[in-house]
Amino acid sequence: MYSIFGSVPILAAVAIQLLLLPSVVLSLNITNEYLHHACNNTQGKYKPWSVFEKNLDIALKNISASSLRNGYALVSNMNRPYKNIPPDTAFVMLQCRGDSYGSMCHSCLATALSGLRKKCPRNKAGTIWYDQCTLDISTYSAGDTRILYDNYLCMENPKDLSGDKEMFDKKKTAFTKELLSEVSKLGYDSKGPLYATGDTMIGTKKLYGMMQCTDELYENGCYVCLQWLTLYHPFCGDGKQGVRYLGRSCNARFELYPFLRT
Ligand SMILES: *[C@@H]1O[C@H](CO)[C@@H](O)[C@H](O)[C@H]1NC(C)=O
Ligand SMILES: *[C@@H]1O[C@H](CO)[C@@H](O)[C@H](O)[C@H]1NC(C)=O
Ligand SMILES: CC(=O)N[C@H]1CO[C@H](CO)[C@@H](O)[C@@H]1O
Repeated sequence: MYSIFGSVPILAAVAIQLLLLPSVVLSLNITNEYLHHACNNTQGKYKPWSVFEKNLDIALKNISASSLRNGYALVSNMNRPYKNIPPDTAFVMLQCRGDSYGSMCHSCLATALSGLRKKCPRNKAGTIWYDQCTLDISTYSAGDTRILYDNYLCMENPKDLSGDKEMFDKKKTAFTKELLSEVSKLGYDSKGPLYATGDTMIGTKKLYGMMQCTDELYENGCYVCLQWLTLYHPFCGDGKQGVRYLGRSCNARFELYPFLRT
């Protein structure tokens, strides 16, 4: 008798956990994995209490104080326009994924900053990629026009594709071109994030896609960057269920499961 009564709360607890399980499983797909980093050794290292460190602190204070409402910031210790840039000027560029603005962008910034400090200690320049943001520090402003082709990385989902690969490839390419035209149109608007998402059925499977450029790019810059990234690297993700294409100025991802906040 006692043991049966005693077991009721345990059963209830198990039942509650079972009820919670679906949402837990879903939320597991919204990851903020560390993906990749690149320290730039040509720009050198800084010393404690140096001019660069002071400038970097100023820029970081500025970025922490900003709302990050649009998920993007390019800040410096210098005022705009960025002309005649003295040595040891610090620039910080942050681009958050389109579903991770505001407080989520701030929390990704904190993660990325401590990640960059660990991976590239005292480097004056470096880039780090997480699922939800890209952080870049530098002594010069790369922004405003230039597409940065350095540090391209293809990250494949290790799971192999099953079924009709030829059809998958054909439809994935068509879907890629669709997203590409959608996101590149935004480059001609003066404002707004360069971000596009979508999904498409391939047989019985649903493929989810996301493309984004940093807000530094405009006019056809976003198109040129993403076309190079996704269409000029056809072997990236070949035969796999998913793929992330990482660049400094743009990135894209495709998976057979949802990976964005809706
Ligand atoms: C590193 O910085 C230099 C400028 O000092 C730049 O020319 C070069 O492209 C950067 N390298 C990478 C891999 O970002
Ligand atoms: C700091 O950020 C504000 C906007 O949030 C900007 O107006 C200001 O120029 C920035 N200052 C520096 C030194 O970058
Ligand atoms: C990587 C991962 O956790 N993927 C899962 C995302 O959610 C779907 C169900 O919605 C699962 O089938 C995936 O395995």
